[in-house]
Amino acid sequence: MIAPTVPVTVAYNKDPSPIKLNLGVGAYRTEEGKPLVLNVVRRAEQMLVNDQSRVKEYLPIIGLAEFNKLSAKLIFGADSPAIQENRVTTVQCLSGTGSLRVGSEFLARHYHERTIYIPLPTWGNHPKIFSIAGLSVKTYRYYDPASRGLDFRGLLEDLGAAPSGAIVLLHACAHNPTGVDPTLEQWEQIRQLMRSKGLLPFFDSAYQGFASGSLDVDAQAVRIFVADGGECLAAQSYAKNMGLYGERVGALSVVCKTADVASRVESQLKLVIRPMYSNPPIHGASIVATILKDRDLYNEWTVELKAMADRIKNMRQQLFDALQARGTPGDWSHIIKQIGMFTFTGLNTEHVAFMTKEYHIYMTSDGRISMAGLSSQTVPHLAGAIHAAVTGVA
Ligand code: PGU
Repeated sequence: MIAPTVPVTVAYNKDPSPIKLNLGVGAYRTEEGKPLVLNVVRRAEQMLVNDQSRVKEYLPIIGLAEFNKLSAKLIFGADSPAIQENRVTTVQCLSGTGSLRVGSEFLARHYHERTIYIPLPTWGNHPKIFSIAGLSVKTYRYYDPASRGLDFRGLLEDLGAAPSGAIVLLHACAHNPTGVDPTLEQWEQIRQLMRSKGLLPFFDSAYQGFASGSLDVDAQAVRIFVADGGECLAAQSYAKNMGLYGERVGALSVVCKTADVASRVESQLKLVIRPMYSNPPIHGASIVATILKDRDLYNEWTVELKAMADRIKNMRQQLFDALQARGTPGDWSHIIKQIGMFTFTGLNTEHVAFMTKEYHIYMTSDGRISMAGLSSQTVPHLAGAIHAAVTGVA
């Protein structure tokens, strides 16, 4: 396996201990601790290999047209008026990261307000992507450590105080690293506030289907914003929900108010992409398009996706039960309340350092653990380490 260039993984790879456990990176593992290639992906790849008419010519600058269309449908819904009215422009990009980067380069060049508000905390790469693209990065309150839930009042206050027109990064679902999402009612309030102030939503959708197990449920937040006819951007990744991490396949969509603006946005996106990497790779997008356009393959995908989401939920329950059984001090109910790939444990840097040193368990220093990296066999080891950390380390 090629190790991702994530610092925690580098340290993990160097550790010779046989009991070491990598819960740092958000990559799905099976009960046996192995990376998973979805069966539906294998089938699609086989179909592509068998098709002798396929060639390896360059894709257009904006990628595979069929992939773009299907990706927009996946996130906005098959019956989305914005799609039917040709108000959406979608470009194939290099996974979620590349989509965020192309979107922010475009905004830095052409949008009138160059400040982006990101949640506190957020995925560590967000501030770097946006500032390198030329946006000025500010934060809005999101997580409340006391309740281990959403700081909804802080969020509304901070967005309410943002200059009109500012860009706001929103995690579409399964917020990383906290696992805390607004409820649908709260999303509706966020939408009303943002629209009343002319704030521009930029959705990062890296986990569609991973949070609830349903692709539609996990796209609800995005869809309520699109339904009001206003503008928004959405960066999609197929890394997690199709397990295509290393294929680097994703899409950026810009929802505009008119079809004419959408077509002009597409021209500008081409000017951003062309000097950056010329055009995107063909293989991953072909896999995705093959799956999304075929009813049987699509159904098979949803079943496999739900199985991944269910395994993660099961790990949450097992870890919670294991801590309860040990009588580990503290309230650990957030483990089962949070959703998506990660649990934001509430463990501090010292706890994390202790667990790495004494138990060879690797996680990000903010105490985030990837539930997808856990299995029934490793739950007791993790629970033991957490227990020792909170009872023995200040
Ligand atoms: N957005 C969010 C919220 C993410 O968590 C990630 C990946 C991405 C976008 C980008 O993923 P792509 O692979 O570019 O599609 N976060 C993982 C991946 C590890 C890393 O940091 O690179 C994580 O563990 O947080």
